[in-house]
Amino acid sequence: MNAFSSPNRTYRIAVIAGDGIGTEVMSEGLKVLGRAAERFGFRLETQEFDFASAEYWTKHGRMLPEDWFETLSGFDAIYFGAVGWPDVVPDHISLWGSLLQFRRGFDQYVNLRPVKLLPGVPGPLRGREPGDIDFLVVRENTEGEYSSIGGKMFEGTDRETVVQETVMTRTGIDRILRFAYEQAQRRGGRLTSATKSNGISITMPYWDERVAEMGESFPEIEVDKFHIDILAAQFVLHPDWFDVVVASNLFGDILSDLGPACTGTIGVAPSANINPTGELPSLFEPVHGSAPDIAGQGIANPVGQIWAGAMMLDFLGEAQAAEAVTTAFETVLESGETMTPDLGGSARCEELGTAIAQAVDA
Ligand code: GGG
Repeated sequence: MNAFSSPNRTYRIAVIAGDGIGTEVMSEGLKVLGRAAERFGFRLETQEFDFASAEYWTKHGRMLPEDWFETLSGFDAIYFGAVGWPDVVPDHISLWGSLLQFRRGFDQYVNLRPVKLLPGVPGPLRGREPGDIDFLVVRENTEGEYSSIGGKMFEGTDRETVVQETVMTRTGIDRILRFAYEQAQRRGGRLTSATKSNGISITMPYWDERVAEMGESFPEIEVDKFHIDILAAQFVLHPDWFDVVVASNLFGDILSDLGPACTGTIGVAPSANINPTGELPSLFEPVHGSAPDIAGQGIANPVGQIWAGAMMLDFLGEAQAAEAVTTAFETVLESGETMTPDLGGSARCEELGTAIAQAVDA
């Protein structure tokens, strides 16, 4: 996944905490990354931005400044928290006005979401050990069901009608499939494709065709396909079956919440929105959103944000630091001493972040 390594090992990071628990977990992410930078001798030049938040929306009537693309293009990566504060901005406006602009504008067509049963995390699974569940969801991130093509007719009448199109292009599908096959090759594993070609009769059979054709270039990779409904069931029943799961934008979003939930908590799950060329910045965030129900209480789990930070370091070419951060949160979780409420404990977000930062030094 490594895109580049800076010769002087100084990385410019745009920090966008967003809303809700995004701001709480971001502080802990920065704390841990700061420790890793000190220990491994590189510099993170961070610059914080207040946009992509309800407060920015209230002040400016939009989620991003007009020059967001130029402003962020010069950074090596974007470290993102969470978006959404529905009491102030409708969710579709905040998401389309910020995160989805970044994914599309910076052509971050790969959304990589690892799912792993971590040591010490009390999950709903019986008899599984860490190591049994360790797979990647590779989500198409720039097209598919997340399309703004459509409209409303006969508004306010009995005939009110809404239409929204799914957009799938050969280029868009092939590039995500190639990435997913390569991941399966790298891991020496199997590829699972999420489909629904029995019910969605144009786009999904096309997706299946492209999976089969791409497979001809990867004859050593075993491929299976599941309709999304039974795949969701198999995630719950047999999460240890999977290596690399490739899915469209919406299916990938759902599966990458479901996967971590099966391992105990979505609070630990990271997400890397990658432009594999490295020509435009990639964005790293936790899978979870802003969680208004627990925002401001200081009890959010910061591991998803911290793990996303580790993925960012790996992408920047700091593999040793990334490994140290991963080992740090695994060690702290395994000890079970500092667990947030979603992990069955009573520790605060800040306490778990501090414990992990200290473990980076160990
Ligand atoms: N940190 C990720 C975040 O804020 N997610 C909010 C959300 O609703 N995301 C939908 C998506 O990833 O497509």
